Amino acid sequence: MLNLVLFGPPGAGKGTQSQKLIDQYQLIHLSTGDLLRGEISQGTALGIEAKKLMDEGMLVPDAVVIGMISNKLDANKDAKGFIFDGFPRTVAQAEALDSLLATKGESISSMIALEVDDEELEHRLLLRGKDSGRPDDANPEVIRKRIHEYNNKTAPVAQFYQAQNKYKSVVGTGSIDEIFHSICVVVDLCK
Ligand code: B4P
Repeated sequence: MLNLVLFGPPGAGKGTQSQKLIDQYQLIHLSTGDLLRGEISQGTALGIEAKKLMDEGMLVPDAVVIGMISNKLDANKDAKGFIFDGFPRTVAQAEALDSLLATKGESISSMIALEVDDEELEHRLLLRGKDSGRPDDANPEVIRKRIHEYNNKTAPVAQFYQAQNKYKSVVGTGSIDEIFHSICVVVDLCK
């Protein structure tokens, strides 16, 4: 299996690049952000709880997102591989993902980190907020809170994969196609 973690701060382009990677490598896309927004739009108890945190720019509890990912892995047993988009976002999530994959005799092939500076992130998210309807993109303070959460809780996940020799950094600025090309170079080397 080809199992990729697409990593980076909010607005780095994880969702954007995932769409292109799915077509190129026929992988199943698992975005915890999309899964959570799905729960919110269905009005489930999980969604109602998650919405409060997401609207404030906070992370949702580890157990919630780990449970969602575990269900999706079980539901896609015949997949060629997965793109984990926006997950893991904490070291506890990264450890849980390794354990879940190990029970299936699988592991992460590579972690691709999109590097984008804070000013560009804020600009992209505010731009998307104008028409996406996402409350977490509309407010500069919430965007800054998300970047702060990323620096505090998510950035250490990079070291987790560095220790396994799986961390690959890719410049996340430039055209979407240029960035996609750089990611493919990394993926093709780890196949
Ligand atoms: P996510 O849905 O994961 O979203 P994101 O980090 O905001 O965005 P992404 O990096 O995917 O950026 P995108 O391609 O869309 O998270 C939302 C919230 O859900 C989190 O804050 C958290 O509360 C919760 N959550 C999710 N997963 C969780 C977890 N595992 N644990 C706990 N909580 C969790 O790109 C952004 C914009 O930039 C788009 O408008 C795009 O068009 C533009 N863009 C992309 N590439 C560009 C480029 N090269 N140049 C210019 N613009 C570009």
